[in-house]
Amino acid sequence: MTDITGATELDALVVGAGFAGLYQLLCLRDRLGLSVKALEAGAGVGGTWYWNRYPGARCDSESHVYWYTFSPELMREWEWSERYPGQPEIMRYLNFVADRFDLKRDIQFNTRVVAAEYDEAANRWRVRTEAGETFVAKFLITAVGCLSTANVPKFEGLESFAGDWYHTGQWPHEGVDFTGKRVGMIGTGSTGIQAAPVIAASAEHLTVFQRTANYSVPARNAPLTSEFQGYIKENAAGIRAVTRETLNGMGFRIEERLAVETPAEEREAIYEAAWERGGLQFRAAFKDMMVDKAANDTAADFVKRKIRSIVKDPRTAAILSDIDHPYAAKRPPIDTNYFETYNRANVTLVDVKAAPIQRITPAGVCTTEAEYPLDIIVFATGFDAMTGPMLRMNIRGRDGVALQDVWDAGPRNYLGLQIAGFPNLFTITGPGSPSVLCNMPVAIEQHADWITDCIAHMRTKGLERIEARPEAVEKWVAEVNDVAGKTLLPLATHSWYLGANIPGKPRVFMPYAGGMVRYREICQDVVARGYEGFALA
Ligand code: N01
Repeated sequence: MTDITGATELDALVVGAGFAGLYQLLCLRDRLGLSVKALEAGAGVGGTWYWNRYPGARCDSESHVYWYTFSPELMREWEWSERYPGQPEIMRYLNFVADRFDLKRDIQFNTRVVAAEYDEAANRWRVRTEAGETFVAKFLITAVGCLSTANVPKFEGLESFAGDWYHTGQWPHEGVDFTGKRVGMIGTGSTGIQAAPVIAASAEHLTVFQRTANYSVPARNAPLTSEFQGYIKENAAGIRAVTRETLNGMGFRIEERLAVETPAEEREAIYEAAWERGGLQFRAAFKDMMVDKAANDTAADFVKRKIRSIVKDPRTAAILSDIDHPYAAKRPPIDTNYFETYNRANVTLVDVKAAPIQRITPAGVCTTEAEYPLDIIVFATGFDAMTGPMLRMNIRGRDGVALQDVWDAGPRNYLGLQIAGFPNLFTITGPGSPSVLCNMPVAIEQHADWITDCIAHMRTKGLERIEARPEAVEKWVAEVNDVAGKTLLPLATHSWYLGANIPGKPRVFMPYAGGMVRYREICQDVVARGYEGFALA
């Protein structure tokens, strides 16, 4: 339906068609029967996975927990092939889901939202797209992901570079052929650590520019056996239950034992076994690892020794293991032959903390010490995380107040779900929610279900408007800060969790670090107390 201005009128508009947008669309359309559409900037579903097609792109959550769990039939119908799903397989999965539930007919692709304004008199959101279309909806739900705004550092001279350059989060669909090329890669976060071994396998030479040394644990990826595939099918409900009982929405539990109370020899054997098993589970070896620096030091020391034992050149090993933050205080990468890659004759590590990058020249990358001639530069330099995807939509709430101004000193909201002054706007996995500290599909399902139940409640009660109360926002922002302060996470002062990777961005710890279990309870309690902290009318 269109209004007199020609704008399409809807009950709800969802922005994004990744994991979050697809499920939110399904909930609102098929469970509540609303008129709803999803707008998606990409030409297909997938969200973050649609854009992140870089070599080696693979999920760090294990496949049997990296999926939707709302439908037992869906869980029976889909079969993962590897321990960790690669980007192409995740894309196949999300397309399978979208087709199975006939979602694509309500998704408008190639449509980027450039403005969203709340019209108080009409109690409607007016949303404008890059192509100039307007949508009007009572509810606006952002499902824009946490890591979808690529960060290309503003290096002087980039435009003069004679070769080709790419950001990993905006990778060309046709791929990039590295054969016979001198490739430079800037960044050694989860992405760079996944990409380096794959690039090195075909490039003539790979030069990795490392600013902050990083931990990594082997992923130990492998094809799933048919026994394990059968186990997943038979135990899907049990696996789902575990992801709802664990701190990070993962399929493994954190051990109860304390590193600081475990004898050194026994502790070493536990770390060794965890290293062999591989994956993010390494972090779960001891209960005190993320809250007690002395405990964390034992894990950090173990990984640093592993790096030095793998990397043959002592100088390279020293640069890679000179890590200045606690283990997993930044998002811990997992890898396939990352440190081993530095033993290849065609790979060089450059320490750009010691000699920073000064500029990009037509020939390559120039540090304070040397110029490195390159044919291709890969920016594995991360994202304007969590707030970036929200702020670039130019959202204005009541009285035309811009979200940019409200979040000038950092994100402020209630439960990561709603912002005071922005009625009927919901943010799936927004800052202030567990989001990136949780296995994402678990966090997404919880948020989409909560939002769906909330809108259903409003319809039952004949309510038109919901908005976070300023005092609830105040308290929640303090709670998010407080909870983070009880962990070691803020000790990594250069982390994107804090916004520290973007020059000028306010330093505020953004995700809720109290764990998914506690967060879920808080959200349920809020509802049980009549949507405490929200104004409903
Ligand atoms: O980005 P990052 P990412 N000069 O921000 C460096 C998720 N993910 O794309 O640490 C030189 O972690 C920067 O250096 P420093 C996951 O949540 C998930 O790797 O700022 N270097 C750092 O080394 C992850 O955490 C999967 O000093 C510069 C790197 O670039 C998140 O995505 C897989 C620089 C950026 O690391 C982001 O990871 C992959 C500069 N000017 C990623 N600017 C899954 O499994 C930045 N750097 C789902």
